[in-house]
Amino acid sequence: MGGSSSSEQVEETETPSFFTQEELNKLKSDFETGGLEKVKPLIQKKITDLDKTELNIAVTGESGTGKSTFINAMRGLRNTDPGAAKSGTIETTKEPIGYSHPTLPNVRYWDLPGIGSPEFQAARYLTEMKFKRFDFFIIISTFRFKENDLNLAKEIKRLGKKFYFVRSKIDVDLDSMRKEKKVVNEEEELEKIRIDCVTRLAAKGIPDPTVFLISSFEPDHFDFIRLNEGLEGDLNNVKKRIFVLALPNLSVEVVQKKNKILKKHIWMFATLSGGLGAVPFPGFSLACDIGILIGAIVYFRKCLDLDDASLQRLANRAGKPVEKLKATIKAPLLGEMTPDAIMRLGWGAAAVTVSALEFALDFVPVLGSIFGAGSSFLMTYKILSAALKDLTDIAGRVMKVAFETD
Ligand SMILES: Nc1nc2c(ncn2[C@@H]2O[C@H](COP(=O)(O)OP(=O)(O)O)[C@@H](O)[C@H]2O)c(=O)[nH]1
Ligand SMILES: [Mg+2]
Repeated sequence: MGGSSSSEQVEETETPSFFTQEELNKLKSDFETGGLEKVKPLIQKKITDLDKTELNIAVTGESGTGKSTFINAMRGLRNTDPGAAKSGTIETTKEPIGYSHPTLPNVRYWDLPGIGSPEFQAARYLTEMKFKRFDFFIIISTFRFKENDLNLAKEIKRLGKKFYFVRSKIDVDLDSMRKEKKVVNEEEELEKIRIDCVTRLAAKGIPDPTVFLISSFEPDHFDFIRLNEGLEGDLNNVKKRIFVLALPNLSVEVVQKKNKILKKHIWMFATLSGGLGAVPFPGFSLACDIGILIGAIVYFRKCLDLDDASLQRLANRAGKPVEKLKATIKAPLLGEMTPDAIMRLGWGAAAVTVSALEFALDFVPVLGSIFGAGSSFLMTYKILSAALKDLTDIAGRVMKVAFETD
């Protein structure tokens, strides 16, 4: 998946794709010779593969540095929420413990046993952890990175994996300074800590290290978002997709990123919507596969954190009653997604127009003339476009309500 020079070529076009150049070529020729019916199998396979994509993120460091709390924050959870990794406990296991993302279970954060003991051996540790299964490592430390952190980083690099240094509990540092000095220039102090970390790491043989200063209690502050952007930037298109969709909505930018990624799914779902599964859509003369349509909308809702459980987690993080968040959402969106709900939400309205340009952008590289494709395709495309736009706007509004100060 990705990585080859041909797929890089795809990444440079307007539509970064989950397909390799080879797959795109095949789609194009299949469409030219056999129309939509012929491209279905490849699209179906792609959707299945995307669904199966796993992301395994290892979180390591000494005991007490905030690994569990960080894992919870990445999953949009507070330490006290149901399903959260237990914080403040002495680690007794020697095995990594995997914590799945609450709505996208193929994204797993692994809490690795602490690396604090004096007889720590990086090579043996990584073998015991079965390092190959991890996409990358996050090495967390408080105050200064220690010998063990450095040895571990070097060994991870030698084994051909990526690592990221995270300096946690930065809120504690700033609090102590405020008690000492009264007036604290936050930017300056953070820069001092950053330079100190980087210099030490460089002196110990890690050239040009990047250190992210974070507080897991304030994931919308300090370097938390920058860290996520860094991780995202290093992943290929297929893994990036799942990583971004699994991010907690920490900012409107995250919501927008999710929107861009989900948008790329619309034509795929639309392609699958005709044929055998198609039945007349209530209130329309046109047929389309309602199962696919509803499945897609439910998926969009979940990825944008608008399902019941995600809303509850957001309410917990924001310290607001979930009812307050729900009050900003149209009622049919909160319940079961049915053809009737889709109608009531107005997504089926004929007024739903997708501009030819917007439409073309999604297809130009592959399926130039798909615009004239079957009515089921077009209808699914339009309804899903309207739904995604609406859900994205709502997700943004919910964020504002959650984090605005009363
Ligand atoms: N102030 C502050 N406390 C933190 C942060 N991260 C973790 N803690 C606290 O540090 C303690 C140890 O955290 P934990 O996540 O259990 O560390 P682990 O042993 O590495 O898993 C707990 O009491 C957490 O509440 C942080 O970013 N800021
Ligand atoms: Mg822990």
